[in-house]
Amino acid sequence: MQCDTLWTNVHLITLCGDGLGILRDGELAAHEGRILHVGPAGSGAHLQPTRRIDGEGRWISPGLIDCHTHLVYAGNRANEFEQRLQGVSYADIARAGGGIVSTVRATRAADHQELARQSRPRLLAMRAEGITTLEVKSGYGLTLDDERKQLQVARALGEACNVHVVPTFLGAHAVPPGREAQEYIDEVCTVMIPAIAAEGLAEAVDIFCENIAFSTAQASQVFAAAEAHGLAIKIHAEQLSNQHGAELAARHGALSADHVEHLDAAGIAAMAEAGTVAVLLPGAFYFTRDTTLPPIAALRAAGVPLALATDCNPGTSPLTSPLLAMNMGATLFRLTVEECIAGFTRHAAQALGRGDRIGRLAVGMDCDLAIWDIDAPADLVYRIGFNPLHARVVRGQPDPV
Ligand code: DI6
Ligand code: FE
Repeated sequence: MQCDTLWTNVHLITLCGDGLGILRDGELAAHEGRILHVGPAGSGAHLQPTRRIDGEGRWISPGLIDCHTHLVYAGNRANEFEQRLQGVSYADIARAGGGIVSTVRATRAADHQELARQSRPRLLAMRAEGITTLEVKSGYGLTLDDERKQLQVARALGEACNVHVVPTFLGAHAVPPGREAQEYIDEVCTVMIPAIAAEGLAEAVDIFCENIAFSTAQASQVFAAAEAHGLAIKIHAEQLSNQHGAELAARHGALSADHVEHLDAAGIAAMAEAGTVAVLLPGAFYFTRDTTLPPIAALRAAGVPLALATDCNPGTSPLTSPLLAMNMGATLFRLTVEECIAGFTRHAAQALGRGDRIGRLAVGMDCDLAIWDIDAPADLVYRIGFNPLHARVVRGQPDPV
């Protein structure tokens, strides 16, 4: 049987079955962008590959998937970081026009080209560590034109950098300056979501449900609009307090509830019942010096899939390293190595509604791979500030880093 590429002499992290689904001394074949064969050494003898690659004992995982980023934005808030080091509070910074609003101002002022110029280095940093699929949220425009601009730039950057970008509309990220929350949410629901959906600019809708952002009543309104326009649902929930947003989102069949530091038993039960993924964001926990851990043990016991992501954003998680995010998941949240790697592959794919296409090494899945110079999978989580990536493969095509 003819195939495009056969990798031999490799160890596979398949994420199939329980745990990591490790297959040592294996081989993997790709044809027309999909995985054609996965098996032990020699099991592909029936194949006639156009290209045969000796993996020289390297490890292959699914390409890494970052399922929660705000990567496309303009401006820089390092100054706020310095202020906070001098004891200035978030609230004081926000009152002085800083915080999300300062990024909104800079993003609105940037045209497509400038927004892409500022965002591209962040995407390239992610790509350099084995990311093949990445979610990008809007949420720094807060007008239809500027939200559209963010999502268009995200799509264009993905195409230019050979990374699959999954766009999410987060118009309900903050109340724009000079607006009242409810009338703004009404515009999000009756004007923005219909337009974004009609133009095919997003696959899901997200909302920042928090005591400093939007209420669960407003989240219900946004979810109803998303459902009416065929868009999936995600939520930033229980990051700073328990607003019961995750439970509400799960009852709407949300793909994921993200942050969830303050998640309670009812929220966990609703997520378990709905199959909603808990997306854990240790970068924001670390950078904001949070002290409330997500209920990891209870989520684990309830069988809620755990994903990890960088939450790359200028205010609470200026992080563009999936490898560091995995180390934080283990070191700060006490996730296991298996959970950390699954958090950036199989479960991240589920959080993006793509569990049937990416995140596992199985026949028929997209052939998106990360090839690593490591001695064991734990090296991906254990090391800090070291990048062992040898190459990425995107839809079966090697893409040297
Ligand atoms: N939660 C967060 O931590 C970020 N957004 C959100 O919904 C903060 C974004 C920012 O500060 O720019
Ligand atoms: Fe976020």
